[in-house]
Amino acid sequence: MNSILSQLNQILEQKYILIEEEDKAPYLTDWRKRYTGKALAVVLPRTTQEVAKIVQLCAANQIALVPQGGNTGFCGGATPDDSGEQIVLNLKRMNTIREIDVANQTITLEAGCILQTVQEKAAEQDFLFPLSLGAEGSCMIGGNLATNAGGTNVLRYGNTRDLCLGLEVVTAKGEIWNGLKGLRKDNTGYDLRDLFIGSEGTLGIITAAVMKLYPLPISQWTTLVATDSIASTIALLNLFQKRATSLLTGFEMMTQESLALNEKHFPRMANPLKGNPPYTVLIELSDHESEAHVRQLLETILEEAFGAGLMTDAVIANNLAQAKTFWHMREHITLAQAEEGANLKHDITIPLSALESFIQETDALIKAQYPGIRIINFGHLGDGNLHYNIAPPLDADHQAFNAAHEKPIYELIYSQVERCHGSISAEHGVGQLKLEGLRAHKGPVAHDIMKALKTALDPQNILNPHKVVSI
Ligand code: FAD
Ligand code: 2HG
Ligand code: ZN
Repeated sequence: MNSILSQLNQILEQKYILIEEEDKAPYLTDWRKRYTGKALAVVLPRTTQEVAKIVQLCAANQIALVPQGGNTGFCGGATPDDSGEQIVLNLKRMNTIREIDVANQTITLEAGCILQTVQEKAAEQDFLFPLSLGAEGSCMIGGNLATNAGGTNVLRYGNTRDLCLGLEVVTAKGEIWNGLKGLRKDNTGYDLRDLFIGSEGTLGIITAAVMKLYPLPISQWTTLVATDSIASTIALLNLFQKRATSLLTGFEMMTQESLALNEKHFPRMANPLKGNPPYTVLIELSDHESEAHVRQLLETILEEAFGAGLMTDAVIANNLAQAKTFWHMREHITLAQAEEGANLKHDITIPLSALESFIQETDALIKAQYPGIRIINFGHLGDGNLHYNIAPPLDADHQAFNAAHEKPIYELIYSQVERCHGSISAEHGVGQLKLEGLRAHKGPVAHDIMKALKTALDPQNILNPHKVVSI
């Protein structure tokens, strides 16, 4: 092993090869503190060539590599196992924005760029980079691509996959594939870019990307709306889709229980809507015409929704600062859950037409089996994506409850998802958390194709082994 470390030292300066326990520690535990691993070293390359050389060295010595970006993932994908033999390859030093091509409306950037920095750099040139999620101050574009992250703008701009035009990837052999073309059309055979996006570091290491940019909207209006059922919330969504069409950029749902938890841990995040409505919906419209146009449109749709009995109350943000507090309220649910203690996270998608029956039946099954259990349900309703999270009963020891019941609870929810033709992961990915769930619910043919791809691209199983699929 010492010989590996000295060979690494021929590629990277010693200060970029972390081997002391206290130096490695921040890279070995995931954001939720659910997984902690060990590593032979944590390496911090600066260039694509350095990444390629590190992979070549690991391939020659059959050493597994765990790619890592901002380490904000929810499925343990960026955490090494506990053998102490794997190397964590963190891309944070690869953070150069290589080019903003104004005419092509694209940005070419390295994997270690922090998402918020990318948004800011795009805005400086009057562009919108639409990917947006609660972890944007820490997560990195390579991690976003590797997990095909979703977030709050998906219903208008799509997932990270839809924003990507080209990739640069280091393969499991240590070769560099340069696919950094900013093309909106390319039908030359298999789509290699799509293969690596969402592969969670198991097929290649993403070192750079070409991403789409959009014109910055002139005006955005944000409102919180109270509804009393999932059925009326979906009808409200359909109304907004019909009347606002592409101006609708956000449609997020929060249940009474989610916001009560927020208020418990962050009293400043109290719901401005009076009377604790069963559902609070955050709706955002973005316009390229004028402030007056979008405000008028929002008020007209709200009036129609009110008249049709789809909503009971609404509060429109008066200014940008208030709009931000609405979004903070939505984003704080994750933090409130973390404060409350260990919980079971889900990021499922269900066709909107089956969402109401899914919630009613699954709520009833879980509550009957686990009295006192708390269902913290919120999410990107516009995408049919629920964070159907489960918190142990108030009086239970959270760790003990989860240890005893998490397997059957996961299985109950996954079976319900399968019955409704949904997906067990809409946006957070599989990592190590859902490895078994994916094997059981992806379908045998699809699972075999995934294993065949993994075997073909990484025959030595050195790229993030035992994440997503095991071969
Ligand atoms: P990491 O956690 O470092 O890695 C994630 C996975 O990608 C691992 O499997 C890792 O091996 C692999 N990987 C990382 N970089 C590379 C690379 N360059 N090449 C190949 N593989 C790589 N996710 C959503 O989808 N939507 C949300 O709304 C959302 N909100 C969040 C809010 C909070 C508060 C937090 C903490 C997380 C949230 N997430 C959300 C989850 C997480 O932020 C995303 O999954 C994000 O895309 C991960 O990026 P990262 O750089 O932190 O990746
Ligand atoms: C969000 O939508 C994230 O805010 C996190 O995907 C969801 O905390 C969660 O489960
Ligand atoms: Zn989410």
